[in-house]
Amino acid sequence: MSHELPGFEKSKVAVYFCGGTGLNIGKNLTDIKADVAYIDTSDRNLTEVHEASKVFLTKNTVGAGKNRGYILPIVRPQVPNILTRFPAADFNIVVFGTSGGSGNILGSLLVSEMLKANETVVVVGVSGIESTEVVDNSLDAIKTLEGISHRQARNILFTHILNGVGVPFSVTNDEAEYCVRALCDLSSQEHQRLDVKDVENWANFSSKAGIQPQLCELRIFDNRKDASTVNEMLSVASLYTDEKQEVPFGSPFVTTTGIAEKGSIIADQLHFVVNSIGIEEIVKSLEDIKQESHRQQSRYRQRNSTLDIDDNQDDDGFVV
Ligand SMILES: Nc1nc2c(ncn2[C@@H]2O[C@H](COP(=O)(O)OP(=O)(O)OP(=O)(O)O)[C@@H](O)[C@H]2O)c(=O)[nH]1
Ligand SMILES: [Mg+2]
Repeated sequence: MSHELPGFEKSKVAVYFCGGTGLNIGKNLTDIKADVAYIDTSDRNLTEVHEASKVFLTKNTVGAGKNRGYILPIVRPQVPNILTRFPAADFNIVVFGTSGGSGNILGSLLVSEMLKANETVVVVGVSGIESTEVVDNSLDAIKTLEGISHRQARNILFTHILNGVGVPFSVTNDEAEYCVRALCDLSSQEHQRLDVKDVENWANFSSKAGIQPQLCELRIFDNRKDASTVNEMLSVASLYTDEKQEVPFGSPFVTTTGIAEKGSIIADQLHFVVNSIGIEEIVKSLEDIKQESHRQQSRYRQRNSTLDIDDNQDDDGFVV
């Protein structure tokens, strides 16, 4: 009798779209070959595109109003329920906006739990720029990912996309979509040479590099020339649709390569380049935006009151 009876198989890829930005990015990704979950604290960003069976709305919440500290203790105990309904796969992608209250808190809680369970997870994060409040949230969200990485002693690979001045959200969302599609291609388990352990090894390269686990920047390219420009690359995964095009580049500690069937991935070649120093640049770009806002705001004045002592004002403030 065969001992290889059919049983429960862990899925290959799961994508968790969290908060308003996450849900918006998920709208154009309904065709991806992955388990998908849409998770938020309010139903305001839900549309008919978000399949009800894939939606998780937290209990006793009506959004976070961009207040991360307020929402954290409310949603934290609900995270095990999210992971029971939408269990981690061999490879997990968590997508959220870093600037709000809900998406990055929910997403970071999921990342933390997954790392505790020794799962492989990458983050795609989008930062807003329109107010000091959102930039502050992004800085704290990034520090939170760094904190989780230190506590769990695991790398967190983070693809960061910054909203641009005068650039519509839809353009930034296209970029985020591309990253999610590319990551689904990387982790589809359909390529010659590249197995689950190779992708795990690419993500968890620290011991090979002899460096402390950290929050790391993950950049994704469709050509080798641009990929080669990344400074101090630590770990590189590449997919080629033409074996003859394969040429290693840079001096990473870890590389892994898969050969994909022509037309089966979103580009002729894809490169997933991990570095750690890029996080400094991300933080600096957010600090610069904050500083410029502070410069403008320092000129703002507190207006003098229109009331004066001779006005007939009653106890409730009525001037009659
Ligand atoms: N690129 C992009 N940015 C967005 C989008 N929606 C919102 N943002 C930006 O992200 C910030 C946070 O918004 P959300 O992601 O909706 O926030 P949330 O995670 O739902 O958190 P709360 O609404 O505070 O509960 C906003 O201030 C914008 O800067 C989007 O669809 N695309
Ligand atoms: Mg929201």
